[in-house]
Amino acid sequence: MSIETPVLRRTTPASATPLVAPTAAGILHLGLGSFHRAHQAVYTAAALETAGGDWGIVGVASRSRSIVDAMHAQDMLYSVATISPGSTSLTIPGVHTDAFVGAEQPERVIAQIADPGIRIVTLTVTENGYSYSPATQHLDLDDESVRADLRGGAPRSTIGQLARGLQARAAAGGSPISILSCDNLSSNGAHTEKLVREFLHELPGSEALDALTFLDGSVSFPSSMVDRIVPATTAELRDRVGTLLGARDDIPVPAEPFTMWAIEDRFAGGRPAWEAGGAVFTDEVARYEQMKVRLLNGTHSLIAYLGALRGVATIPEAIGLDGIENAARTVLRDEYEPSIEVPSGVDIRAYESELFERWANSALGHRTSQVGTDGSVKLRQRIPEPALRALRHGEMPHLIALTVAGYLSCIAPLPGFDPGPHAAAMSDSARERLAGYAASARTGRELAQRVIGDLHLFGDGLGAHDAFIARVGELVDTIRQRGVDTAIADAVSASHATTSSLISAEELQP
Ligand code: CS2
Repeated sequence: MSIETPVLRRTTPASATPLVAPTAAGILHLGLGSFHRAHQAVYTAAALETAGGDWGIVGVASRSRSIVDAMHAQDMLYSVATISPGSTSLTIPGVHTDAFVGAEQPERVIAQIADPGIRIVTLTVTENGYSYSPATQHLDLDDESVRADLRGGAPRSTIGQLARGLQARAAAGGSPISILSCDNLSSNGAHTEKLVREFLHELPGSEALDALTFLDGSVSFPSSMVDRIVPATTAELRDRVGTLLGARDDIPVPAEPFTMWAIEDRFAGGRPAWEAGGAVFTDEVARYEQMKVRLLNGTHSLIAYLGALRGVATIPEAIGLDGIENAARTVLRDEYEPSIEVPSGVDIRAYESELFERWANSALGHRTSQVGTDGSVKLRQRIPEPALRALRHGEMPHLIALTVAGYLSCIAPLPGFDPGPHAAAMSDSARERLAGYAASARTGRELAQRVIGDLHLFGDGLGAHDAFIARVGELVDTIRQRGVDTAIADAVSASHATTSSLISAEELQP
């Protein structure tokens, strides 16, 4: 790309043009990251192209200026590069009407939620962004930003922003609105509603009464399941997109061809015709969510940790290794699939074989360190129920235990064990605390006991299962002493040998 290449703008001649012309905003989106820009924005562009409507999106980045500044410099435009081996195609959604940084303009977040023109607030704030305490199973009242938001002033936490924004909306006339979570959490709509209500209930005296009445009558929190693999952007992609586009785009988003969105159709203030982009409106979102969070995300975590421990940088390289592919097939079939109810009309065999094709998309370069990041929060969504279901049936979930052992080996390696650079590149809010445990643990069993048993990192149920904790500990030791391939072979063969995986009911009771 030459330095004279013009910057992407609405008037710049380019090989792809924005799908939609500017329109008034009807959606406020919190979390202006790559995933939102390659998923919801594309569905919204299809909806506007087909059915019109004032559903432009105002995007709020939580802290970082970079995307916001680049979007302003590019007339709110950017391209989505749909990448498969052998082809890259570009789409420019063009649905954003404005973008700003929430931390810099917190009052504006509130004002936008109160604005009657906004009829949906959508969220991609990651599993970590909900200020939820797994220990109390409620809003995290020990969290510093939640405490500050409850005291008053401009809110900083997402739940504080929503609650304060809905209070302001109630005071401004209370026109109906929906809050739509697009994060990988089970029952994400109900979860968000519960936390917003808990925030309001914490407010002193009758301060929240109007807002709570408004919530009862005019605010809906539909659940949704989102799916599209979106790796981080690279300099190489920026160059490639510039060449293909004939214009400079500083913030392209790479994404796989597959995309899916299942949404509960409960929108208090109306909604775009997202079905035009292929979204499925269904009462079975909970089933879609379970299928996706366990089969895709749960197996993804296994591939990421084992891959990183094998020294590979990307998911396609990891799934290309026989042992890891075998482990992925085993966990998917034997441990995740029995724990889900398949949504009506979904062919589970086709869904599973598509997963392997998606993971093998070598052109995408999805990194093991990206998927392995934040395991302390992600794994809690992915593993406890399927693992507990197996244990209740008298079966040890060896591959889920291996997922946890892989996670611990990457994030909290025992003294003397080096998990390598891809594990070191994983960030995790629990890393420091877990590393502290690991530093004084002598065995994998001790480490697993502290993390799963004492800290209850994966919830109370698994925290009480000695047999599971012992199995994780054993696999941590195997990884450390005999290598990850031996641990994989051990877990897969134990899982296949039904006799050895059937353990006495007594042993399995907490
Ligand atoms: C991944 C997800 O990073 C991760 O943990 O499992 O981001 C995954 O790529 C998306 O959920 C796919 O929809």
